[in-house]
Order: sequence, then C-alpha cells, then structure tokens
Amino acid sequence: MSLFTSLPFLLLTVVTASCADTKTENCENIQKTCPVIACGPPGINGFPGKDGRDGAKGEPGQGIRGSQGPPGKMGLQGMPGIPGIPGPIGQKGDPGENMGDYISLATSERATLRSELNQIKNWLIFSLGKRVGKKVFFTNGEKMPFNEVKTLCAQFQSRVVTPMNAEENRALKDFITAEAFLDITDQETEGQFVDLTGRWVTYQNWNDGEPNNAYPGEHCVALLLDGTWNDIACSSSFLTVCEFSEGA
Ligand code: MFB
Ligand code: CA
Repeated sequence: MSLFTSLPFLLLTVVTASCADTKTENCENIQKTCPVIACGPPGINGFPGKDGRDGAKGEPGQGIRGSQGPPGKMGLQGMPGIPGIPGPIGQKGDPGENMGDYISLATSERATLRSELNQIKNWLIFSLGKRVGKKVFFTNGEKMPFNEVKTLCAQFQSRVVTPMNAEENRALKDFITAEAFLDITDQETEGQFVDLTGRWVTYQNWNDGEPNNAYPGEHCVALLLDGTWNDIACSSSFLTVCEFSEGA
C-alpha cells in the first residue's frame, strides 16, 4: 500500500483514536468540521500509557510518630555536685555516760593484765630461762650450725647470746648444759672479733691458747662449760642459746 493511499486511513485512525479518548460532544464538534467522520460509541480503553516521569519531590509528609524506642545505655557518671549549704544545727544530744567509770575500769583491768603477764614471764624464766640484768637467756636444747642459730633466734625476736661482761658470762656459764655459740665472729677480718652490730667486742674471755684459728679456719666462738671462749668453725654444731631483752 503506498503512502498516499493509506493517508486517509491514517488520518481516520488518528481522529478515531482522538475521539475515543475525548467526550462525545467533542466528537460532534469534530464531526461538524469533518462530516465524513461518523461518531461511533466510545472505543474500549487503550493500553495504559507508559509511566510518566517522577513528579517534583513533595513536601515531607507528616508520617505517624513511631513508637518510643528502648531507653539508651547509661551515660557516664556526672561530676560530683558542689557541696550543699550547711544544714541547721542539730538538737543537743543526751548527756554522755560517765566516761570516768569506763576509764578507771580500763585502767584497773590493764594493771591486772600486766601483773598476770609479768607473773607468767617469771614462771617461764624461773623454769626455763636465766635472767641477768635486763637480759633473759633461753635455749631449745638443740645443737646446729651458727647461721641456723642466728636465723632461729631472729624468728623469735631475739639474738644469739653475747655476754658483754663478766656477770653475763658467769650467768651464761651457769645456764648452759653444752658448749654454746656466742654471737661473736672474725669472719670479716681475721683476729678482729666483732658482735652482731659489727662493734669490736671489749669483753673477751678466751681459753688458754685461744683464739688459734685452728685448721681449716675458725671464725666463730663457743662458750665452753668452764665459761672460757674458744674459736671454732662456724659450720660446726653447738648449743642454741638466744638472749631476749626485758622491757623490749
Ligand atoms: C683446739 C681448739 C680447736 C678445736 C680443737 C679440737 O684446742 O683450738 O678450736 O676445738 O681443739 C686444742
Ligand atoms: Ca680454737
């Protein structure tokens, strides 16, 4: 079919299509201008046109308010507040009990306790120990090397016995039942015997021919049963005697 023969068909199609989608009166108007056109019943709806372009963004809608969410996590601890204003002075308290009674009772109880403690101490010294001046000697009856004797006496807040004068030396001689270590050594400098504090000992009571540093070397001191001193090896075992200071 050529273009020219099909043109009326095309025009009819366009006009029919336009009638189909306008009202009847419009069609009659069209008819007036072109009587060859017969107005038929409105055609069936055509296929939906393709989607138009998105419209302009609308105003934000007033959507319905969502339900309240769960509480947020605990915030950091706030800074301490400023001190409040001082409150009103409280009411006057009841008069205190007579503290004097309590104090006198405590004092008398303390005196009683001290007296009983002294009595117990006296029993111990009388039965087990030896008191001379402010010192008290005790022994556990065991023989061991010098370093072990030092450690044991220290564990009982005491020190290895060290007679500082003839009176203490005599008391110790009367107390021991075997040759006992004294806390006197020349480990630092041969021939210079010092006590626990490192002080050179002023009182000495060596046996005849002592100290002789006999082989393989003697740097500790033992009290013999006759009350004289002999230098002996620190690794040897001699009686453990500790001295305690009274009133310490
Ligand atoms: C020596 C004495 C030494 C030893 C030895 C058995 O005296 O100096 O310390 O005790 O005897 C003779
Ligand atoms: Ca010796």
